[in-house]
Order: sequence, then C-alpha cells, then structure tokens
Amino acid sequence: MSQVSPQRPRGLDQLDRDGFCILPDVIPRKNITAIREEVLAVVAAHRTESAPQQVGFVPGLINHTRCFAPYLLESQLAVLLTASLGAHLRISFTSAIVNEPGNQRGGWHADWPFNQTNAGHIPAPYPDVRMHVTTLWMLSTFSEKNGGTLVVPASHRRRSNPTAHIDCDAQQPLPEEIRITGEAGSVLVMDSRLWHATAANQTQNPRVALAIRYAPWWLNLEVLRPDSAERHRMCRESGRDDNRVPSVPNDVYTQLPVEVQPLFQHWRESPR
Ligand SMILES: O=C(O)CCC(=O)C(=O)O
Repeated sequence: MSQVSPQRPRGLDQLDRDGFCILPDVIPRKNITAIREEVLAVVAAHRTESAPQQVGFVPGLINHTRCFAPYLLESQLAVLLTASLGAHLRISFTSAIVNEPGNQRGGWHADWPFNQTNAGHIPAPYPDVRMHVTTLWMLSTFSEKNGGTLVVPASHRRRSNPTAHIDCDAQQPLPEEIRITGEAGSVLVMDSRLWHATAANQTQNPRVALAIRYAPWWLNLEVLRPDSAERHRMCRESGRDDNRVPSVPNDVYTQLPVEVQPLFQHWRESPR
C-alpha cells in the first residue's frame, strides 16, 4: 500500500496539477445499491422538465432524501476539501443526475460561478484561485460506454472556458479530452473551473450520479437562492438566469447528521 503524507491529503497534488482527482470508496460498497435505488426513486418522482433529454435531474436533493448525507464529510473527502477551500466549508448544490440510455453528449463548460452564461459568474479572465469544488459521486460505476464524465486535464488553469465566446466549439470533442472511469462509491473531485462535459450513455442501464458542490465560507451564494432579493436584482440587471437551489427546511436540517449540519446552516429556511 502506498504511503500518504499527513501533510498532503490524498488527491491534492493531482487536484492542483490536473484540476481533478478520484477518491475511492467514499460510500461503502455494501450501501451503494440502496442509495442508488433511493436516488432513482426520487428522480422518478421529482425530475425537472428543464434538463436535457434523457437526463434525470433533481436539484435540492437533500430536501428529498438524506441517504447520502452520512458521507458528505467522509474522512478523505473532508481532509481534501478543507485543504482546498479552508475551514467552515459550505455545501452549495446537492443534485441527482441520471444519464439515461441514449442521452446526448453535452457542451464543454466550467461550473458555477465560472459558467459565463449565469447571472452570477466571475467574469473571464478569472484569477487562478480555487473558489468552488464540484464533486460527482458515482452511484453507478462510470465506464467508457455508460457516460463517464469527459474532462480536459489542467484546463482549470485557463482563464476562461467555452461558455464564454472563446475560440472553441463547445459541442466538439477536443484532442486532449479524457473520460473519467471509476467504481461505484468513488467520488470525482474537480476544481469547478475544470472544463468538463456530459458523455453519451451507450449502454442499456442508467448512469446514476450525485453532483455535490462545496464552497468556502466567503463565496456569495445568494444568487442561487430562488427568492432572494439579490438573485432577482442580478437576473434582472444581467438579463440572465441562474441555477435554483431550494432552501433547506428546518425539519430537513434537523434530520441531518449533527456533524453535517454546519454544511447547510447558511441555507436553512428559518432565521439563523
Ligand atoms: O453528469 C456528468 O457526467 C457531468 C455533469 C456536469 O457536467 C455538471 O454537473 O456540471
């Protein structure tokens, strides 16, 4: 077994260099099937109309199920996230993403707040600072055929991405792209600036994933809150829309494991 230095969390070197890394066994194998089935049931009941065809998408997943909550601060993940974003972590998004058989390849993009089409975005050219981390949780094994995410290694160091008007066709394959594969229970950790794209699922089975995003305490998330005054103003003034992340009702909050509650405290419905 390879030695991991206590000073350098597992995956941090690769996250710095390539903009992503994969942490294995974040969800214990014995629990994966039950969590996948629960997430599929939530997606069947609550999927949004606005997602691309053959993609089952549910934002604010934590309001529908807490089945994944015990792992949100799994030890290797917590150490890596804290080294990346500092103390007092927050969760910004909890979404289910099911790429169903026959879904289309998606466009190259970087995630919020680097996606230049959102009302809330950090304008390109943006600085070389890690400000947000996207994690994709593999509830199915990600394979070459079933839609393992496409990424462009080291693209997090570029100062823009294909959601801006740059010299790159977001719909076309890129020579340097690679596909992420991994066992169910693994988590792909990406700097949110990394260029990535949905891949087509060419199998007969759904590829089931969670997109959980983590933010530092100092990143303003208010544009994501559906009814915030700041969101209304930013959308109106920019003429753009943004992702909607529903607030967490108090009864949902109290059902969370105590150690996980601080990750959602900023998003509680009731006054803090
Ligand atoms: O589902 C995937 O593989 C990619 C999802 C994605 O691009 C995103 O959540 O921003």
